[in-house]
Amino acid sequence: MSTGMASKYTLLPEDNRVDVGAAPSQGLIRRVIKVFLCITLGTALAIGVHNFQTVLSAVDGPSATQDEPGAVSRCPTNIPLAASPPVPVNLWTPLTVSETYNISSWLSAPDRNLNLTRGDRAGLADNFIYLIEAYPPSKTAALAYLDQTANSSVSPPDRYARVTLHEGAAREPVVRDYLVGPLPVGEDTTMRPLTEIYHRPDIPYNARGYTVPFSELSPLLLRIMTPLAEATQELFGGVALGHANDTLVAAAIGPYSFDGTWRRAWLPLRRNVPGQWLHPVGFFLYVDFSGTDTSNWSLLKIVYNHQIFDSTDSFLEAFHNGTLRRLPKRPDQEPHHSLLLPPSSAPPGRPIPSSAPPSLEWSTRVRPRTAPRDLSELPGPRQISTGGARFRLDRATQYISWMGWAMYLGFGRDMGMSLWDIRFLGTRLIYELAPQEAIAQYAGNDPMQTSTAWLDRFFGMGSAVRDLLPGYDCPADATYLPATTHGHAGSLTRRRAICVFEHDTARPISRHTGYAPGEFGAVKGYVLIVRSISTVGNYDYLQRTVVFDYIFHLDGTIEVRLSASGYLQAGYWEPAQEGYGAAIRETTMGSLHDHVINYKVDLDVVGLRNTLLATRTAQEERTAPWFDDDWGSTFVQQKITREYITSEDDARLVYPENLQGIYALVNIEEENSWGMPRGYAIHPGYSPVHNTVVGSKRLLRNANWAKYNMAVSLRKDTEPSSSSMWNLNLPGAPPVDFDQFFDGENITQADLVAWVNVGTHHLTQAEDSPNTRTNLAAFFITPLNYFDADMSMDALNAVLLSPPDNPGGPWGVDEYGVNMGHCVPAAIPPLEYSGVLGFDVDGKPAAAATSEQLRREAEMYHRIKIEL
Ligand SMILES: [Cu+2]
Repeated sequence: MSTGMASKYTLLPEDNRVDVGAAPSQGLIRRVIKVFLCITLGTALAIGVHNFQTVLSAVDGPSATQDEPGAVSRCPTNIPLAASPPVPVNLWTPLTVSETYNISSWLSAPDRNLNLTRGDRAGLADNFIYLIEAYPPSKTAALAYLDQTANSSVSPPDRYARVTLHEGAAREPVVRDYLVGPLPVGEDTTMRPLTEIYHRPDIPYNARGYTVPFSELSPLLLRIMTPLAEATQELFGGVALGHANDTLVAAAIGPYSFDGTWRRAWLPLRRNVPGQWLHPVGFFLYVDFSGTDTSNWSLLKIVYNHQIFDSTDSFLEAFHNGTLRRLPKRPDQEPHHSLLLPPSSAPPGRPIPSSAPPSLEWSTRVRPRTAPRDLSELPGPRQISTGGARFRLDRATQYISWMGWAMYLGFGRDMGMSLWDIRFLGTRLIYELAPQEAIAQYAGNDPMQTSTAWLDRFFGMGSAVRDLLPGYDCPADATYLPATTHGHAGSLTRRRAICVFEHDTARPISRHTGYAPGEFGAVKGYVLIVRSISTVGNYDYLQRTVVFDYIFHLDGTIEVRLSASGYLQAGYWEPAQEGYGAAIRETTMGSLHDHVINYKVDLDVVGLRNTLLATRTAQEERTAPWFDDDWGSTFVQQKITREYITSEDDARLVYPENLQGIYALVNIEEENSWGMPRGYAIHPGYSPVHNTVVGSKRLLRNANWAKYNMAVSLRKDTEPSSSSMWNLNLPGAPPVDFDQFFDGENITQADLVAWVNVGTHHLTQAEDSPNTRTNLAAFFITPLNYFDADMSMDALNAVLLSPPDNPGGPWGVDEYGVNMGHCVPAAIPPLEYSGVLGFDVDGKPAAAATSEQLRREAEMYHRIKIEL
């Protein structure tokens, strides 16, 4: 019924449109041009976006238009030209809203006998559809389709969906995965349990995924917090009573279970203010919320200032009889302390959020009241494409090509964007490149930070993808692509979920100054960047903002880069926290923690038959017969050893000390012209860390991959991922136990997957406030004797200089006929942010959410506000 409104995973053309403006005459000074452009183009844009789009539509491809003789041309549109995908179907395209609705209707039909309640109305003790998403075909079937020849046409493999049911109405409530297909639903469609990709048959209900709104804890919290109101008001200046203006909120720190036999969590209280993650009050509740009968849920402990109470009564007794040892009151705990400035004293143009007293501005992103830096009132430089976009895009299949690179995009609830069938110069290099999991494990001297070990797949890095801000997150004229994810309460479409743009690195890929013919020149550094940003809770990425970058270089290198920003999960600062972080305010600390993020790199180096090569360098001391001279006959130098690792068991790897060596996948049956096996290496980039802590019960077996820098295993359809969304809550018995991938199999000339980690040892500091600056982590997938020479030498975007024929004469400059161009760039449209498009479980557009609803959905377990 909702086919017409299907939010198909296609590009919205308007998002790519940038206007073309009137051409100012030459001779004006630069700043006047800028001001002129800002005013005239901005005004013109405001008057008629549609007119500009009409003009743009007429400009097809990279050709500039000339207004009048002598005038500078407008820059050509940056809309990418059409790409030619090798096959017409993207096998990894997410389901559309209408496909999801059709599957949901099929599942809900009486003869399925699933006793389903609508996901947006279901309670804990109901059966409901938690997730529906596309399930990728087997690699064999996919390759048969992708590699078909003109003589043997192959149909795309059948499409299937993975369906997760919360079976709360079962006698033993449980979570189960099913495979439903083929799609579209019809006579042949069946469903069967999807178990072969997990190390346990089903998921205990106590380890289930989270639901939004997460109000299930409200009745319990209300029971606890109501009698405590007098005490919390006096101690922290706040209460949590289920009122709209509650001044305290709770968070629920994970994991919530060890093996699924119980569901319990520490709930720290925080002040309900902007940047609430930075306002813990030092008060912790430990609660049991096992099972589906909420009347059995209970408070187990209260911890305040290192004192432990087993009930609200015993806490109140100490509070009233004077035996409670109180935390000292410090300035930032006063809701309206003396730093409060009356609004009239605020500098102009600096709006103060009405919900944030000025004394708390430090935990917001409002610009501080400091003098502007010199010339910062001017816009900074921005890149323009004087020749139009140089990458190609097939909107229907989400297929991108650029300078010899080509790939399909996929998108999923758990980890967001993935890249498939990545080819370079016509040959497949990577079948699948996708993030798998992100852990954040904390330390502290309080019940909250000590017990925190997040696995962010649980929260859905894909469903937490956020609309990109043109001009800030990506260049304004980047191409923006939408993505849709489906949850139990409906579907969400982000119109600017992904950006694609070419980027001038402003440094040469290679360069040399020489004086013999052909020696002197440089190749310009251009890259294509495919980016998405997820904000899970506090950090912009995992309760953090994570910027996922895939950066394609001209020499055949792929840089996989991740940067994280957002709010810290702050602890309560007091002297007993020494050694576990740093004070960043009077009562706020940044707590020490590690981030480790795992990627799946399904490399296919000249086909499927690959071998893991360990290349190491080490010092040697030896003699040589030709040295009987002044230096003596003994000398010390370094030497390469090359070793093929043949067993999976030896393929969980830590980078060698001092990075003396590299790991690569090579095809030993394919040599380059110089007799070297063709290969691709995984080079550590920034921050090649693994997890510091090994053996914590809270991360016992559910993130084994984090113990290494990388690992290589046999590629199997039954081992699609190193983690699952339920791994967070099952550290003792995880659905995916990465170490079980490694069972002694021979990995010589076989289809292999590299599981590669990046991360940060986050030594928190004052400058992490209000938000951590985007810290970087990356690795490089880079050719190792794959070619006969540096492939970027074929670039036309290069220069060759030749010395003058006569002394003092001009140098020859050959730029291969590529002119950098000269044109008036398009004005940047005013920044608009429209937010998410929601669809209900029937596939119908949902009503727009209030900011409180958006906040509730975004902050998940991190801000549990009691709801009556
Ligand atoms: Cu961090």
